[in-house]
Amino acid sequence: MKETVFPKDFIWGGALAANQIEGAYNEGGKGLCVADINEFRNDIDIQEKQNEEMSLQHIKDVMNDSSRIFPKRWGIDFYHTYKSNLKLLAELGLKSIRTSINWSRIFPNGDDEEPNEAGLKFYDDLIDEMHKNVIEPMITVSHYEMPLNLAINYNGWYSRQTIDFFEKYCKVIFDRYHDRVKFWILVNQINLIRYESFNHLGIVSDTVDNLLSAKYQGVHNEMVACGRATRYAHEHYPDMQIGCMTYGGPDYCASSKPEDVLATLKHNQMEYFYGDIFMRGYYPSYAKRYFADHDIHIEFGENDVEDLKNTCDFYSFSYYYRRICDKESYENGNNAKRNKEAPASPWGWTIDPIGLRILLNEFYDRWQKPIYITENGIGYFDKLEDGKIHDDYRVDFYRQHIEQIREAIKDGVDVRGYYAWGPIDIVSCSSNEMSKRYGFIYVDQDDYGQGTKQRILKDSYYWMQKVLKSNGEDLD
Ligand code: BGP
Repeated sequence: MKETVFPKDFIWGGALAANQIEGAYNEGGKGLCVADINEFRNDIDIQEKQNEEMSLQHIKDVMNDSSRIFPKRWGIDFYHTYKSNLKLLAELGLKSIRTSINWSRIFPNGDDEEPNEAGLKFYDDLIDEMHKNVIEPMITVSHYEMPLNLAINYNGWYSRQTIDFFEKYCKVIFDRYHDRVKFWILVNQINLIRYESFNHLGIVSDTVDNLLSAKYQGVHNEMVACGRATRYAHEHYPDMQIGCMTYGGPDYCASSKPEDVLATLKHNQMEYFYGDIFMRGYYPSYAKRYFADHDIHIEFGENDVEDLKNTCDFYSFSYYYRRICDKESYENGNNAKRNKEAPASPWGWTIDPIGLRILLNEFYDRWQKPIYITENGIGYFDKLEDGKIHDDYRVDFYRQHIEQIREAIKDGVDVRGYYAWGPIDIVSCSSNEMSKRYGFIYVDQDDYGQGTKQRILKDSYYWMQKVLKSNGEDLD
């Protein structure tokens, strides 16, 4: 008899993001958010597709050119179809759904005096529908959905005023949903300041002299805002569990050469940087040397040190793959490279399940706090064949990664939950396409928003249903 490893209360979840699913980008009083100007382009190699830095001129060009395509403006129309989609996800056996509240539905311009009641009401209905389906909500407060006005007129997180706007936003949604939402992720992948950095920080690249320094100032301001929000939650709603979230974490060293090992140590320290602050409540000593070596200057407000002391209740991260680091990549902008020693998806995303077990051990050893994997999945060109999708590659991916979580639990790691990214096909974050499909449920819609929009259960849906019924033990 195989030993049972997953705890009875282990949370099997699915993760989504408002800007990639809801659509209705200009309905219900919602303002434009940064994701609404993320463009789909079919003239770029799929391995090079990602949302780049944004200049003021590019924003103006994009806003005035009706020939461009912005798939996140329609998503998968979840705003109007969430009831039937949640039913399918509940029937899959998910115990929890992570999704975000789109900041620009609540504060359309970010600096509005009063919140938008229609936006608050939509999330009332969505959260209530989750509970009706016996699904525990996990809400991401900010998932690359900053009101565009804050980016254009305040330069996003670079401005300390955005700390106040975010704090006000958090207080409004904590007050509104605290009785129905226990789990909160403040910011999606707060360490992602190299890729998706405009979407994350809202900093317009040609309005600052030193973009790298401005990004770290931005993420500092963001972490201060998170500290204030955490303090408010802990003081007013002690049952709420507040989590921080990063994208992956420390990377592998490319060789056993001491100079590569030293470079990887320095690189990985700055991957731990965010968790060290959210889990310990202060800036780690190694950061000072990194900032000095990279011409990064961070201004602290008079109360920032106090605000940062409000640590999170759990650590969470998205896991897709790990990169490799060496002296050369570290000295050329600290940009770790893809690991060619493992297979990869058509988009070049390495498939490395053991890397997940290693990260779980590293994070738990470092902070000894509960851990949630809040994203894991694989994007593929799924093919509709005689009305079915035979996605054995997705079954293999999940089997291997769940096996490694099982090993990590046996290693003694306190991992509490696992969220499959994109349990239903959605618009990709980095490439703004539908073709990069993650779901157990196929959505018949192409990169241009065309199709029957029918939802079709893939082979992996039935396999996952069995896994969830066995609480992760039956992976055959
Ligand atoms: C993470 C984001 C998610 C999700 C995922 C997959 O960065 O938190 O929003 O999209 O990556 O990435 P992509 O959609 O670019 O394939």
